[in-house]
Amino acid sequence: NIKACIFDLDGVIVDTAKYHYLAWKRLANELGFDFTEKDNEKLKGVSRMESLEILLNLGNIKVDEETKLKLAEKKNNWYRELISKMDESEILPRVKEFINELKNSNIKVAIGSSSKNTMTILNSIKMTDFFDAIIDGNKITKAKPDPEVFLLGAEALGVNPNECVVFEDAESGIKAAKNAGMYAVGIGSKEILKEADKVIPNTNSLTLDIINF
Ligand code: B16
Ligand code: MG
Repeated sequence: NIKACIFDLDGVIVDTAKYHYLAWKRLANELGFDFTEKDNEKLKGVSRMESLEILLNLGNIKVDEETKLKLAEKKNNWYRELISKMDESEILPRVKEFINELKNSNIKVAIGSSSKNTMTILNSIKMTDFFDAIIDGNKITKAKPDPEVFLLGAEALGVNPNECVVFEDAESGIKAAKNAGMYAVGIGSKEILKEADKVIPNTNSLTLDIINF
């Protein structure tokens, strides 16, 4: 009996994954190496500092902690520049309709994102008021695949983990949902999201029968 749905933000509500990719690629190029979309899969859902570690490893680059903070800040400034131009037109297809259908069926809805830029994005797409709870990168101490973000979401909504369905576009996010004991719906490629309970190709396939299993 499903009582709540928890949505990842980047790559599920909006396609900010492409902006994260552009900003990381710019940083990699500046450091003298290439960064492909395939490499970027490993960064999805992962925190900013952990993403940087993965990127530096790819480029075989070793720097001190202070430099790491500076590089992460640089990437975030580029990323913020890209997302500053966002508006409602960037909400992915059927997302708003689906959330309204859930609300009409008395299902609670929350955001469970690793991003510290969550509120900026939700405000620019005017969706802040859509959610009963918002758990973002500022509220968590352990990033996905740790279940913390989704467990805090369930707690804030007052439901049990096994009454929640999570919608995720990242491998780390599907793992986090499964670690939380929740039903995980992957949005994207079956090859990448193989641990999900169900995979849909894109948000056009968001319908109520997904949660009536
Ligand atoms: P920020 P999600 C994640 O958001 C992104 O998928 C990931 O690529 C990013 O590094 C992480 O947020 C941190 O984002 O730098 O904005 O704090 O997919 O969990 O909504
Ligand atoms: Mg995501």
